[in-house]
Amino acid sequence: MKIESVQTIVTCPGRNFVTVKVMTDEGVHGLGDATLNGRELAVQAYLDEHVIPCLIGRDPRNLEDIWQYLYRGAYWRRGPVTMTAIAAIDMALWDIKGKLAGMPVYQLLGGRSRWGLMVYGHANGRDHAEAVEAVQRHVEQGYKAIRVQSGVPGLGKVYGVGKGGGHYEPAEKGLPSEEPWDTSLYLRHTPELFRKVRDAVGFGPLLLHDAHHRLTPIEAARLGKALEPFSLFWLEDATPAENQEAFRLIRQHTTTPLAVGEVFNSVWDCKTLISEQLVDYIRATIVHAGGITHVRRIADFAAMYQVRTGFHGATDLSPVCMAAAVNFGLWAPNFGIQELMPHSELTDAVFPHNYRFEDGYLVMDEVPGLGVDIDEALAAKYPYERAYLPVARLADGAMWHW
Ligand code: CS2
Ligand code: MG
Repeated sequence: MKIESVQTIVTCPGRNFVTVKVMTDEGVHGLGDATLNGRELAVQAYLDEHVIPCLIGRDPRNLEDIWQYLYRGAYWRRGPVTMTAIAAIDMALWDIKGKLAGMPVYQLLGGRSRWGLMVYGHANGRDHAEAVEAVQRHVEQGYKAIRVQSGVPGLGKVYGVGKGGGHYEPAEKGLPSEEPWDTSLYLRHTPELFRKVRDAVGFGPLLLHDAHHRLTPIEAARLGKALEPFSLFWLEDATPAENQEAFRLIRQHTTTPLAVGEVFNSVWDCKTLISEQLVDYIRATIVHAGGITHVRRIADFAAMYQVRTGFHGATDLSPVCMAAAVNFGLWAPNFGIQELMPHSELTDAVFPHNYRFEDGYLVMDEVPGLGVDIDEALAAKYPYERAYLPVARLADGAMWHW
């Protein structure tokens, strides 16, 4: 069996996605998500110019050898563009292998460890009242776990808050927008947000919050401590994690569980965080961390230290990645929780898929491969539109972490 062709399909049904389609000489195809929000065409070029020529003629069943070839053979290892490109090919090869076996990928990984994946939804509001209402709506919709983000009095736009208080899509067409940031305002108002939410919904729902890399370690420790009375499921991206040891300081001061890793692209980004149990959930996800083959290694390493998975699942991860994540989560013995930002109806039409939301969980049937496809004719109707994630600046104009 041979890889006959590999296409990169860029489509923009409301936001940009890059998809890899691997075709074999026996008519079986596989899909992989290659979307890197704000840098989509860099991944497409890496695939088209440097990866795909090396794949034609190879046996698609040898996915481990192909992974090693693409990782070691690049010489310039790791990084988000390289590991997203490898991830896309890897997802497609797992999809093909499942179709050949007539099994879902979760069966190939080791079968079901659970019947469904608990997810967390995104409740956000321009102010605390709107955020509380959004949490209440999510409870009514059946979510057991809810991420809560709100505007900060004194700040205009803030990460995680949709324009109308609803759906939040950070990437914007045109050049990067500039958002103001003020940590002291954020630290002053965030504990109050969670007091109001707990007063409104009690301690039943699991609550999560994303600090989105904006705090210094001691500020993160302060926030974690201040949030302890509200019993969060996790505080995410409390501080930028290039310096993994920084989390030692946070850990010394608070028992609020910590999650990190959506920007990670290999196990080396989280080796210390996991081996020193500096975090409780690892968020590295299949599309940006080298695919199922590498994320399985991260998950197994994490399991040795009682660290669970909490995969990234924002709308800039396509339904192809989400289908792979559902297969992975059905198997992974140390699955923790799965982020779910529902895609638009148009995106779901471009990427028909089998996974579905049921009463706070993602479930899927026994379908071969990943359980997702792409409607290429519909995808072609929505050409790429350059879009960027915002940047953040402090009051004095200095760049900050967005
Ligand atoms: C966020 C994302 O979902 C999350 O936890 O951090 O919204 C993130 O900002 C985007 O995925 C970036 O592309
Ligand atoms: Mg996040």
